[in-house]
Amino acid sequence: LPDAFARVGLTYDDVLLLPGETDLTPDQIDTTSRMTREISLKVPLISAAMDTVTESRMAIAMARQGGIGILHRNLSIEDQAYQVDLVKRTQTGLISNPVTIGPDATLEDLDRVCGEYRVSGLPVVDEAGLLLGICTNRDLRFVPVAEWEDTLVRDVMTPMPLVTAPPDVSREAATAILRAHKRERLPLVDADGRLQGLITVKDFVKNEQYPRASQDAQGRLLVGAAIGYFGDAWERATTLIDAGADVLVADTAHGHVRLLIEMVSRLKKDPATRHVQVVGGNVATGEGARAFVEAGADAVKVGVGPGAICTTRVVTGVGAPQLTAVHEAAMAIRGSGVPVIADGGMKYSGDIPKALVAGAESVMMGSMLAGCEEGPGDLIFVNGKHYKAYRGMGSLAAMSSRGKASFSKDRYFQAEVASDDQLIPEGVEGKVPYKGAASSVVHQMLGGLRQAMFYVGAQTVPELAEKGRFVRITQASLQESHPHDIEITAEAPNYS
Ligand code: RVP
Repeated sequence: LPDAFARVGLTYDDVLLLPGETDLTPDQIDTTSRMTREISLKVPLISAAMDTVTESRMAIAMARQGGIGILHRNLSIEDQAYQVDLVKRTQTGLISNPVTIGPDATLEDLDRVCGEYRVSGLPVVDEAGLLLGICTNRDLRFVPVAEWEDTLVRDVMTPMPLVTAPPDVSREAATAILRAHKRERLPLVDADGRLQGLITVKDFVKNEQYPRASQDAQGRLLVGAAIGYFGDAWERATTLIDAGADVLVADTAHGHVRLLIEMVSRLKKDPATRHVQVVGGNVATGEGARAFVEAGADAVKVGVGPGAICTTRVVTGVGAPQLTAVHEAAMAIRGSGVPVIADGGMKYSGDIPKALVAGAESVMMGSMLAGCEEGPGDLIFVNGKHYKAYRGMGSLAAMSSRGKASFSKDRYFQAEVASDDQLIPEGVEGKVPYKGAASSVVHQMLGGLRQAMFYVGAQTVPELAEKGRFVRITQASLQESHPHDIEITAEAPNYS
């Protein structure tokens, strides 16, 4: 017992990184880091699997900026898989399974499908998949909206013959064809005239617009999705894989649990699922991290109780200060090749390099991203200021079965609690300042990380981990770190 009292845990505010000698210029700094065994991110930032943080819009924004989003699972299996699909269809060199429409659909149908997938036109195919034509915004423009309900796609589409290319067309050849014919879309058809894919100018342009984007081998954005261990968890996992998820992230408050570890192990053994990256978590000890590595996990996520909305530590008395937890997990699995993700508790961009020096290779954030335009949280207007709702997945509202499907109960091992008033919440509901586009928020966070690497004298993330040295600080030093003895009169985009 005396030993139990002897340990001290530290967190971000307890330390600073010491500056080191440097002759780098900021443009030489490379923030690429591993998220899992096989996924590297140019920007090692992950948006949390929370219902006020990550749905498809946030996942798209994060992947475009070089990070990744993990779709939350407070959704039915179908809805979560649909979110995966929306991300995978967003930015591609080539869409291998394009959304299409039939010739007998109405213009109203067309408009709805286009809105849903945020596209401006659709290839028209018959039941056998034969390409009949293409129908775009432009075709709609001259039909009065009142007539959309009764007008069929076949009557306004641009019919075949269209400019097409074979399915194995190269990127260069496709670009040349699109340019030569001034077309925005190039349907790919096989020898029998069946639609096999689509290339759009918009996607080609986006590839240039987001040079850091996290992409799979086919040029589609990377996306992750949260899974559980209970009930239909296996069906959820396999449906998400079929929809194209690149990484499945075990999403529970306490990962060091037999059922979940078995789930990870099964996913990594089954020939049908083992190609997908699987993240185990959350843990806060070396033993927890080791258990997932032994189960075959591709990364281990660390964090019990640090979250901005989390009350686990006060409600249960259990948890570990985040920096120590990350460090212990990383030390315990050192040499295994399995990276650690530091999840929760970040308040400022300066916490990111601290996590990376402590042993994480990427970080997951909720509160720092919840205020973004792309987050699903509601916009709230109070006293002349804009906020967005941000709530814990263990909050009463997120766990309660009222309204839409709620799976976050099993995140807190309360799946079997029948009535809401019997729930034991481990999170709260609240609001965070509205911050605008995720791209500018990520820009600030990435900027903070790059500056840190410059101060430490590290060109790469592994070098940062190696060279970074902590100094422990006191409460007085923390006060000194923040602005003091001043009333702030203008808001900075990276400090509040
Ligand atoms: P933060 O970034 O500090 O807002 O923390 C986000 C993390 O908090 C999530 O990724 C998740 O691990 C954890 N979380 C989510 N809900 C709750 C809760 O209700 N206690 N905690």
